[in-house]
Amino acid sequence: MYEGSHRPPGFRPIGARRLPATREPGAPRPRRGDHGLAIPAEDHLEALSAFILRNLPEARARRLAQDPRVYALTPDREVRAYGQTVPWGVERIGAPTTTAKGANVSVYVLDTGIKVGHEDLTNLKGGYAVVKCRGRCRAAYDDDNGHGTHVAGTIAAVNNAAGVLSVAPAAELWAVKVLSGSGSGSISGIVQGLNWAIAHNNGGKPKVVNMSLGGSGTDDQDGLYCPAIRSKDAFHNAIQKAVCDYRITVVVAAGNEGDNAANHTPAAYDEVITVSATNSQNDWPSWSNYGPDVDLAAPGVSILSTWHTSTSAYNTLSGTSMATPHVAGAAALVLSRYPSYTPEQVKGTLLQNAESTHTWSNTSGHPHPEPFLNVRGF
Ligand SMILES: [Ca+2]
Ligand SMILES: [Ca+2]
Ligand SMILES: [Ca+2]
Repeated sequence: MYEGSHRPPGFRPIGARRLPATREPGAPRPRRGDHGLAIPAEDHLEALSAFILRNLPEARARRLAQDPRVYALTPDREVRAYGQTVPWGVERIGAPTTTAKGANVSVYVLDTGIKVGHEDLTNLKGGYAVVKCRGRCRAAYDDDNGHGTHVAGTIAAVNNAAGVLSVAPAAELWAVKVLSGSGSGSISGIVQGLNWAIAHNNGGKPKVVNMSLGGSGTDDQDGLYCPAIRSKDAFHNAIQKAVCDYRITVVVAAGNEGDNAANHTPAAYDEVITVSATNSQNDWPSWSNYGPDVDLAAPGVSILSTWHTSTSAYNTLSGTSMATPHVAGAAALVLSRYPSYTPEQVKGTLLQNAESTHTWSNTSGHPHPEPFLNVRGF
């Protein structure tokens, strides 16, 4: 996985933030006021000499407001427990403006698993485990690391009153645990996970695979897209099977080595959509991989999303791992509008709609001609 070494200092898991209880226990008994209103004394705010009046009829409220002893009456409004945060990346790519929300699209997260029972990941449908989940695991594909849960939250955290808003909040999530609690895995395990996603019966809905992972390696068929003679590299061959034969859109991280993505797989393979990371200042960090294999840039610095430490935990992380799920979510938006699109058409649509980065001041020290993800209009 691509995250960890670039985690900004000072970011720690943040738990659920809740409003304090409005009624304090042991408060004095209600008093009767001059206007025939029972004033619950627990609602007497001493410092302000204010009272909270419940179920006050409008006529009575108007009469009360005329009383010279009453300074002001303020109608109550509903507030929610801090509501839902729209992370900067989700806002930046225009996700809250789309008509499509990812409905009827399955997104398979090949990662450390996804936190089962998380309040903001209620669209987690199930999954499959290649490697064992250790510790408190509610399912084999539960997340004992956090990375996969974070990735999943950017793709499809639900649009509710809690946590965060994602790119494709109506998409369904499937956890494919190919990375261990320490975040490591093997090519054979990833191939096994890919084969599960290919074979999985999701009722015929279009599929997207998110792989915020990678290792060193090169593209044995560079410059070729779904060639008739398939790769003899097992990893590449499995990706070609998914993309070319089973029409699964595969989105992968460029990597965080500050290196040419051509030296890293699956980033180097031409059948995938490879994603670099940007910050909120329209710039790339020096650690984002680059080069001709990179297709799109997306937000990947200081990204708030779901976390595995509790069912209401959130965390802020940085990495091309965090940029990738923005694009996977965007692919789900495209497929929810055009379910019959091939991976090539999905990629073409994303590139056509993307924002030019030619005027950006690129201070990363590496070339980044790739455009920036934009989902407005989807
Ligand atoms: Ca939410
Ligand atoms: Ca390539
Ligand atoms: Ca590419």
